[in-house]
Amino acid sequence: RPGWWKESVVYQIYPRSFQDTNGDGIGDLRGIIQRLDYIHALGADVIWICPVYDSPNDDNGYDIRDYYRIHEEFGTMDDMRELIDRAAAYGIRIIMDLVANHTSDEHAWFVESRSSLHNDKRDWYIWRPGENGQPPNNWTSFFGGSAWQYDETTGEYYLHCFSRKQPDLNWENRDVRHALYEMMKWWLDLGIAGFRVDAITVIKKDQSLLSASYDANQGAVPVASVCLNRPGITDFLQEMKREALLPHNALTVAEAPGVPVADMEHYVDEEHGAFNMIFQFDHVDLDWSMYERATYKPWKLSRFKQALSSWQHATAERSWMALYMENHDHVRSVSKFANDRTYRERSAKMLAAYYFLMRGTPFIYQGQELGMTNHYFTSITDYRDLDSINLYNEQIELGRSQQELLDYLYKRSRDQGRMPMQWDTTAHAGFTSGQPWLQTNPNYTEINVAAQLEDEQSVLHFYRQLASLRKQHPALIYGDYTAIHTDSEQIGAYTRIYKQEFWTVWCNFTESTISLPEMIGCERMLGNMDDHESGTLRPFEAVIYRTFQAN
Ligand code: ISL
Ligand code: CA
Repeated sequence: RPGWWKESVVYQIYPRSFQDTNGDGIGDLRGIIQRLDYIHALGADVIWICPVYDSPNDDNGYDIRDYYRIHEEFGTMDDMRELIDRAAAYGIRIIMDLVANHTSDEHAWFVESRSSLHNDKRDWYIWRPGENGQPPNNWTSFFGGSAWQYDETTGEYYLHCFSRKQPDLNWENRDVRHALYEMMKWWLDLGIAGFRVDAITVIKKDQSLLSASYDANQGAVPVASVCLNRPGITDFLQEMKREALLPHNALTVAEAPGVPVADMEHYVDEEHGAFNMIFQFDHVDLDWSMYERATYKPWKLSRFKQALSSWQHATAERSWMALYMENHDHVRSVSKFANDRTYRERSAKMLAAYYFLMRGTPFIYQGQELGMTNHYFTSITDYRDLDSINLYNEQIELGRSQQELLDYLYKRSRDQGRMPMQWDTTAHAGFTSGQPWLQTNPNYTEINVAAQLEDEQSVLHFYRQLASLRKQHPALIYGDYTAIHTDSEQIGAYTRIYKQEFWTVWCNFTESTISLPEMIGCERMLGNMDDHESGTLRPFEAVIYRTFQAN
């Protein structure tokens, strides 16, 4: 059925941290198979799995050494096939992460490419000579430092927008593109439903910018300022859609940093857009700046709502959004946007209600459905993420204090969202019988799946209720979205209107009690407090009403 994914709920798995079954401290495919029942009961019918391909793990699998192999620490291709089949038995489809902007430097293509100036695959990556012992230009990578790496074999530099071990593919080269399309088709043939398309807005390198030369007087030029969503990218995206994705009816959700609302239609127009949905970054990066590294920016509720609503309004007619509050690149949403101390459960549910019922397909990131939180790491040695470690070292070098950097990483590090899934109260939260690759949040004794399954009032149950409410009411899927109380720094609220149905979602983002308009003639459909009183919203309360309007 065309558009089936509009009615879906997607569960995102970071496989390394989900469920280990062989005691090596690393989650694996068998662990996912074991937990399909859990995911099904939550109400999800699509699973997005972060990369499980063969990789030297410089960036936990986002540096792919072989697209056609499963990394042995995750299992085998047979496990993958079994996972696809067993998931299908639950009516669950699998989408894989598609990393097409770069490979590992250990990928056979790159090994060849770096071997000589005249190798067939030289042009598969982006090579430039240096200038007087300096890199070709001033670009700096997402993960800090120059975006260029000198390579001794040929005396040239290669471009890497991410880590040194993630050389960027040269999409200008037709053979590169077609090799990638072959790979996509191969996976779709295996039976996956589609892809979450990694860092796709980075693939087009502006050739004139690329040839700007190194200037010692010019400061850093973050690749985020020059390599995202460049003119000409749509030709690549359209070709990929036509050649690889459309013929297989692939479901596609693109990670789209750097795409302004105004360019939305190139990405997600129902007919002409390159993808079915995108992840926009506006609401999650309110507290981040590409220029002032390791500097936390306080965010305001009005801007947070504006970030989400502008996409809601822009996609209202002919497009669809991926809705999310967390993923493996971000901290825990209850810690960031709500209150993970006194009101953890209530505010996690409030945030859930707020985003889940917008117009789009909701994504739940593993552990979000429990209200998992950040945890303060007291030493940089507790971190595993290369981005966090690079940032820390770079800033220490610049004279910043350990304390302020650890404070920053507590609020922004990707590892905050990567701690092991909290299953039960046994050692390491039931994630592993060995030593987890990244420490377990000590609050697992209190926050875990086993406890929440027993508790009707749990965050987990609330997510289940949201998923089933949405499934029962097309208004919550297809209804028109309109933000209300947009300037409020306390209330997040909107309406969904569909045929005669008129829904209102009210959320209190503060610790104070707020008065609401009386909702006369409205039925309360769900809320995060049992004893809701019309006309007030207590701290972090959320309530969802429906009424019918005459035509
Ligand atoms: O653009 C950004 C911020 O606005 C960056 O966060 C960047 O787009 C993002 O980090 C891309 O993330 C994806 O690709 C990376 C990988 O490390 C991430 O885990 C993945 O989600 C490189 O493959
Ligand atoms: Ca394992």
